[in-house]
Amino acid sequence: MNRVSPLPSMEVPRLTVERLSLVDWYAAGKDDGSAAGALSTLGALRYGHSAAQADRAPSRDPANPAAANDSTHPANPITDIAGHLLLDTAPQADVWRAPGPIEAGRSGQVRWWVQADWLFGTVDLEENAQSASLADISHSAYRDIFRSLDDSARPHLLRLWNYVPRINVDGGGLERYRQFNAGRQSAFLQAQRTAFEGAPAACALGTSAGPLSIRFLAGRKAPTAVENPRQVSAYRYPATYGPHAPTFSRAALADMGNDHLALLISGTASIVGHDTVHPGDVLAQTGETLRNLQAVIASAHARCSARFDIRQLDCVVFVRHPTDASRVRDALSHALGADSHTVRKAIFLQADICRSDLLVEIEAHAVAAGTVSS
Ligand code: 3EB
Repeated sequence: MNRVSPLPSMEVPRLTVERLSLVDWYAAGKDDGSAAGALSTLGALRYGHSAAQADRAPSRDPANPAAANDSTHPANPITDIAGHLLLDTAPQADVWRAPGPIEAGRSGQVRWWVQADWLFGTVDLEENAQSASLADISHSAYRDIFRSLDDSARPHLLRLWNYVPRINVDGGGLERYRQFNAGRQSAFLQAQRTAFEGAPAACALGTSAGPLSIRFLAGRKAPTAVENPRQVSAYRYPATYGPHAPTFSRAALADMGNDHLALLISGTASIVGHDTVHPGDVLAQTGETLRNLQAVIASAHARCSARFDIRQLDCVVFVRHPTDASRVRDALSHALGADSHTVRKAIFLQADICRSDLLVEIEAHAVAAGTVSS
């Protein structure tokens, strides 16, 4: 045997994202990153851990430092994604890990953690605590997000997760999603950030109550924005969808280190051009959403050497009506294969979607070896 073994550090990305059942994650135990080359948790998005489902959660809970008592970084942000798990899926988490020490900081209302080249941040703003409009609150959340990027020297937003309470409700003449868009866009412009071409990937889902909650991932290198030729770029939506366009790209290719790329696909729905298609038909909306996901992947392939597969994604499926979840899963199984990674790992959550005629929205990510084309 005369094989040359590659350097271990070159085999795997430095920033990893893994979808783990909470049971497996907790069973893996102490996660202190102290071993040479070991990874520790920069941040995690935990699905299906809302109060109503707490009975399903394992008793040992690293999100509760007192209960976990085994993390060198008890302040690690482990965030619950609002929304109720459907289809009796086990609670899971997307766990972002990187090597090296973690530093925590605060910029205004934002809490952030940095490790290696990356940052994970959170902001939760209660509206009734402030007598401001949702537009103003959204603006101040994003203003502080941009401050956190400056303060931490991780200047580039890669992906944002936005959870907007009562997203489809009228907020005094303007739908609350549209107010959110107004505040978000003005904060991008004020911070002299691109609110158009090159915007980060994002999703925006509606919760029934609670704070405006935003989670975000940022890094030292600018991502490569990916659009979908089947859709008008969201930041170019006409004013019929609100006076200020949403600020996100259809996907972002983000550097994960060691020549790996993450394809971070924004919330994707049944929109062609800028129109919602198949209103009232959740199965047809699911099919259209899959065509959009496929188009985003093809568009990413034109920008990089990494190869992604619609059957190999970690996705989250949001349905407006819980009773639609099983039909959507059947449609995904039929299209992608019940044994595909995408279907096996899919997480189904109830949430309101930012247009009231959208019944389903799918967001996804995957990591593959490759580099962005010059
Ligand atoms: C759409 O394509 C559906 O406002 O950040 C998807 C992903 C959607 C992100 C956002 C909105 C957002 O317009 C809605």
